[in-house]
Amino acid sequence: MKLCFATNNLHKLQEIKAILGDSFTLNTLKEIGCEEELPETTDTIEGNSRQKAEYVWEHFGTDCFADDSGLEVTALNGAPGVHSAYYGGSRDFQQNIARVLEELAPHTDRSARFKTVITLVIQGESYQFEGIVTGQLLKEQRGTQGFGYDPIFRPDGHERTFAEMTIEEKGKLSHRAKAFATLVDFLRSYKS
Ligand code: ITT
Repeated sequence: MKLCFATNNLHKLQEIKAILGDSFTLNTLKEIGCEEELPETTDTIEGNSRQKAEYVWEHFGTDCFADDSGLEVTALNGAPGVHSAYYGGSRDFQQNIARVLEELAPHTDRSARFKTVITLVIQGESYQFEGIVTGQLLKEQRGTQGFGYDPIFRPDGHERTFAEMTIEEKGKLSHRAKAFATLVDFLRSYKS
């Protein structure tokens, strides 16, 4: 089975490829001829995930999956959530982090969670898979790996932030890894 990972985010692609190893080859959007930005105009992570995957199916007729993810901060009532990519006013990770840290500064509760919703479209049918990881937001950035909010997010039960972990370490415990594991389980039973 050939599957396209419907993302323009190279970090996400690298993370999923690191989880998969050489066992399975994914097509990229470019490889199926999709050069455009995917639509993300709903107001939920679930909705955007579905929108991206169904766009690819409808325009390119390719079985695919899309990942929509966000950081949900308890003291900020779940923000930035679906707005995570542009929270600081642009796609710039440093601006996004700066806004979250500024808004969180007056609060003592620094708990947060990352959420990923993967939508798989296979033969025109859509299925969703969720992965969540809880953690604490640090006051300062630590580490240089990963992307987005990784330098300020320390997953519960760990000493290091996601940005201080290798891609393989993050790939064992992240929100994306959890959602992807349920997708893989589904595909195993789908094939048999
Ligand atoms: P695609 O839609 O093309 O897949 P995107 O970057 O637009 O890529 P999202 O809409 O899911 O992806 O954006 C979510 C944002 O949340 C992303 O830009 C990061 O700022 C942040 N984010 C998502 N996953 C993350 C992770 O594993 N670690 C840190 N930040 C993450």
